Amino acid sequence: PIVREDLRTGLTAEAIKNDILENLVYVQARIPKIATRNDWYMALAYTVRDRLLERWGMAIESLQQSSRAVCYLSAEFLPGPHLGNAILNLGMYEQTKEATARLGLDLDALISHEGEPGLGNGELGRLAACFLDSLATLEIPTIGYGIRYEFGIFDQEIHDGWQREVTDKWLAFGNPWEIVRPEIAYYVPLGGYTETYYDRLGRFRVRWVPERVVKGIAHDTPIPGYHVENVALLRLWKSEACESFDFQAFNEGDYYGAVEDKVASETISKVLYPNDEPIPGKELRLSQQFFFVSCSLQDMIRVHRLGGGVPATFDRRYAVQLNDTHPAIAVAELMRLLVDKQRIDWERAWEITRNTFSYTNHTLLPEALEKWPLPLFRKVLPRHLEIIFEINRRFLEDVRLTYPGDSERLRRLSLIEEADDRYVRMANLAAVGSHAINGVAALHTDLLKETVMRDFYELYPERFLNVTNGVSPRRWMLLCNPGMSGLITDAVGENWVCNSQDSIAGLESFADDGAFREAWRKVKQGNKMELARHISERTGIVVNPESLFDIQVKRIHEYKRQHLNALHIISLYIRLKRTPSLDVPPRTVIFGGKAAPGYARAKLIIKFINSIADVVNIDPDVADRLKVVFFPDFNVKNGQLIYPAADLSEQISTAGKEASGTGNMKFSLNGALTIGTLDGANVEIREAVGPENFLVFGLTAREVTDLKMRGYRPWESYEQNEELREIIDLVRSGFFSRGDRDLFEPLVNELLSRDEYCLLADYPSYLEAQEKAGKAYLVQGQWLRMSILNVARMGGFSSDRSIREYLDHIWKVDSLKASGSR
Ligand code: 26M
Repeated sequence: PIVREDLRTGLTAEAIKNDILENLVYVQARIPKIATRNDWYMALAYTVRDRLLERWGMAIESLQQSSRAVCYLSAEFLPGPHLGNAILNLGMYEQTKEATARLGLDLDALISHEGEPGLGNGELGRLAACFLDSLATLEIPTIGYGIRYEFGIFDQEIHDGWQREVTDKWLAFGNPWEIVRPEIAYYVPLGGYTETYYDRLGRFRVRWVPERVVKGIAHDTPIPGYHVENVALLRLWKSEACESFDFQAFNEGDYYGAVEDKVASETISKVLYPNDEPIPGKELRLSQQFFFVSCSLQDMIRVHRLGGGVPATFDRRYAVQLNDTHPAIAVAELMRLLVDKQRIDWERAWEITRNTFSYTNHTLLPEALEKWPLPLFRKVLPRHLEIIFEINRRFLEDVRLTYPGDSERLRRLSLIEEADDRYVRMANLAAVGSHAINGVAALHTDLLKETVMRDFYELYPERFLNVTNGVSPRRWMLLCNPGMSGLITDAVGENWVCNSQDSIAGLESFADDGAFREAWRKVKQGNKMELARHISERTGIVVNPESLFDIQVKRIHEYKRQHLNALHIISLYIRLKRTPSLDVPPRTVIFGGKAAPGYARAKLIIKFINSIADVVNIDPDVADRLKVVFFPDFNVKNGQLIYPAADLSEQISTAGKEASGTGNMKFSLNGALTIGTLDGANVEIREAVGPENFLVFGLTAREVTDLKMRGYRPWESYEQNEELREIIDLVRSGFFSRGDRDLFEPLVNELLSRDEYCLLADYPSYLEAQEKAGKAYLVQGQWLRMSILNVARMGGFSSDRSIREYLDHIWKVDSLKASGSR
């Protein structure tokens, strides 16, 4: 008998089955006979959501009751497909499998049916999603605030070897995971001017008279923790016009003019900007940033007030993290809300603001540091510019006292860059308005203190700390690699899923166990066969699952050096052609990643890889020994397929350029060995897994700096290294471009003349490390041992560890658990 009360909460196969049928009919409006796979997917998604919403109510309550909550402000979130993750975290996989089977459905097929919300560019957005997963799991009251882009990151197609961008229609079939909250909405002013006046008490005040006002509407998605009741709240803002119509214009007969305002307002949350493109001139981007920050802060104030709080205790209720400088305008906006709206005096408001915010830096690339031309800033946010000037005036006054006469330093620290044109420096604003500033890996934090934030470090050394990134072992092991996870659980018990560091270390003693190694090999083999199947489906390329899977997946960027990997392929190709008896394992080199639409050089690198693939893959001389694959549309979903299938992980950025990397962690946690430079978190990964289980090469960050100081002459490498000369000449001859000598000229020319990212300097040691990798792979038992040891020693790279560090050292927030593990 169906217990109706259990319909939306029950966890038996029968209850789940009944809820699926109910949702199919009453939410999706379909009957089983004519239901498509999407209909069934939606019905199942609603069924899982029902179970999430039960926890939702509790989470909201604890948010209101908790002493302090974490608010993670991020312009990007990349949560990946929700269904499989939610089923896993709710602990309902087996019953759901049974329930769907009773309906004649294949659960895994329904899970893979789901697309993903691509509301981010790459690792910054994915990190935010891993952090929400960990915060929920650690039972911390959490809200992730961001933008509900109608169009996320574009889908990538490859045509004739070139990237083509296709708009991302993630909302086309509806989104069963979000709950629209029309009643949770805020007005966001934009443009206009400011004026001064005296209030009733005769106090001098400033009023912002905006040119227009848009409305932000909350769209909520519950993010479940693993095997706990808690969920984190992901609250994304969609912009709309304040009223659907401008009635005045309408009455005057200007129907189209009236609709125009609606269109302009909705534009704000329309599309995600790709990074790797300079965007100082984009007014819309600044509006987006302010839009989501203002809605979020207003929301925090409202919730705080609901709980009986007053503005003066805001900082005790919230720890607000700024994910890079994209939300840095929050510093000025909170000041505006406290001073102009809540009438708190400046000094007190400033104290609250600094206690509230902390700032994470994610890149040292100078071209990526956000700054806004002053005229543009004034046009969009006239009041905030005044507030920033006032923050700056008081700040520089202090600096002057600390460093009398040091006007150069003053110029560098100023929130305003005064060159030919004037700019607002968002990193400086974030640094001044925060009590803590962190980098995302030990090396990155050191370099941050020495380079881009040096003056701030000297001024406020106590504000700086490192929190090395981590990834969720739920999505990036348990969910994506069930085979390996099963072996780990058999070996060390299931605690590792939440407490990786201590538990998973127990795996070490299995590294020399022959039977365990064999089981490990079989799992990896299975994962590789699965990936091979998808490769042939999507690219037509047939790869040998016995070959060494050598994989580089990440955004395409010169500093990440996908083209260095490509040069190695050419070397290997030539060596194999010349010496058929060469004692190397068969290799499949796999690439994946999107290039920013306006980054021509990155797009050319994609073409370069595909052109090499076209030649190599049909050459019978190297058949079965070398294959090259560009896997299109790398995203979270494809990542879940790719990481578990890797033998070798390419982490080959120019030392000093990759802030952390998190893909490096995902690979190693799935049993791949890393070939990498001493960059970002690679340094810490190598220390953790042991240098003997990590293939290091290349210049160190310091050596790169020194080389450039001395004057780097890349053409000398070309002249001195015969093999390098041969491969570069081959590219130049048009060998990979059907005789076209011009196609890759921009790439080659850069390498020979400037080589900003030092590919040629690192080339010999990279080749050597690759040879070593090949040799090691031939000794299967040893390779398996290294693979097992990698996983056993990587427990510290769980995002749970990162979050505990943020909690203890920055946020000072406690778990809801009465007797927590903290
Ligand atoms: C912008 C304009 C022009 C050129 C480049 C940029 C740009 C480059 C990188 C803008 C932003 C960039 O970084 C954002 C980001 O995603 N950083 C990544 O953050 C991850 C999470 O901390 C780290 O793991 C990655 O190493 C870091 O690249």
